[in-house]
Amino acid sequence: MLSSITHFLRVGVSGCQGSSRSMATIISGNKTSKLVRERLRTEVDKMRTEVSGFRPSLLVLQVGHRDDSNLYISTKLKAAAEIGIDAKHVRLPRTATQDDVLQSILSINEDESVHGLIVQLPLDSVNQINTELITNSVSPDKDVDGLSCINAGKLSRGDLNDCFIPCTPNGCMELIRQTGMTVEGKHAVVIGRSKIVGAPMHDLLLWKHATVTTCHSKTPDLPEQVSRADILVVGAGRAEMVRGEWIKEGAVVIDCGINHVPDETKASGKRVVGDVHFASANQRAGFITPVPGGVGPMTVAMLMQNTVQSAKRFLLWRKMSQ
Ligand code: NAP
Ligand code: LUD
Repeated sequence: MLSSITHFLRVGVSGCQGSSRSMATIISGNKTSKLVRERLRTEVDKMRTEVSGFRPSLLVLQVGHRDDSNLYISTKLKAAAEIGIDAKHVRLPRTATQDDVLQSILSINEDESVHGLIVQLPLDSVNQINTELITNSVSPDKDVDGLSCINAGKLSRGDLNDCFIPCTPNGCMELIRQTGMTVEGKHAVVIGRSKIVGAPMHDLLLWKHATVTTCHSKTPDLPEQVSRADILVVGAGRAEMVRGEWIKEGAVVIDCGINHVPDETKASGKRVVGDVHFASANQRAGFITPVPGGVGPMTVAMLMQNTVQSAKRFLLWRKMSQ
């Protein structure tokens, strides 16, 4: 576990003499994820010395070729290579059927040389595929995304040390830890209840003893709910939806959103923004994550952490069964 970073960049309101409020402290996912990756690299080096030549291994299964998935997968493969994790990328064509995907997963489940298996979402197939069936067919002890119902069920019951915790919410917890704020006893508000972000985030905050309110598309008066949050985590997929005026002074604001908005000043014609309106939120929050450079890199770092953890469990299991 990382110790709390005490030195944050505190930027004053642009030269306004007499202004009562400075801007929020930026919680850098780039910096925090780098520390995690360095620690993992040391751990993997140690494993390789202790068990000659052994390396943790990860397999990323992709169906189709969405541009965003391609980018996220290449980031994951690069991080793995730097840490010393043996990562493989298997891509099935867009014509793959549900049975094709299931067969691939079942054969990887059987392969002892693979310690972690993720199926990158969303599935990009011309055929109807039941995503829930696919994530649930990954063996729970290789499910380093933590998306199978076994791992999700353990997390929802508070068995945090006996499951793989989904990478994005786990990364958010690490970023909250960096602020030095205690979670216990605080009021946390989560916007979104998806299996990959909102629901596990709710569980993690709850079992770290926050009182949690989880909001979704049918929640009336979102600004009122947000105004109560000491800790706010947003994963709604709505560009800049949360406005600074909604936020309690001094709150910790974690923005999971990745949205592309048109921007003619960019060569690509677009830019990435979060679900929080950063400029206004920056004037109210105590701590805030940027997009990009916030939660995204932590998702990748936590995947690496889960993979190393899975490999350690495999070594222990192999030793016990010898
Ligand atoms: P999702 O499956 O579409 O879920 C979105 C959730 O937000 C749903 O629970 C939905 O409510 C809720 N929601 C939508 N509009 C809302 C509104 N106006 N008010 C309140 N709640 C609303 O999306 P996701 O996969 O969780 O992803 C959420 C965002 O995080 C996206 O921008 C995604 O790109 C990003 N993301 C980032 C990372 C990362 O590593 N940084 C990882 C995963 C996702 P209902 O349940 O009622 O529909
Ligand atoms: N599916 C994920 N689908 C999408 N951002 C990611 C992600 C890296 N099974 C499964 O990897 O955990 C997953 N498991 N996800 N995501 C999103 C989600 C999945 C999102 C962002 C990043 C992975 C990332 O590195 C950078 C940043 O925020 O700074 C760059 C963002 C950019 O687009 O420029």
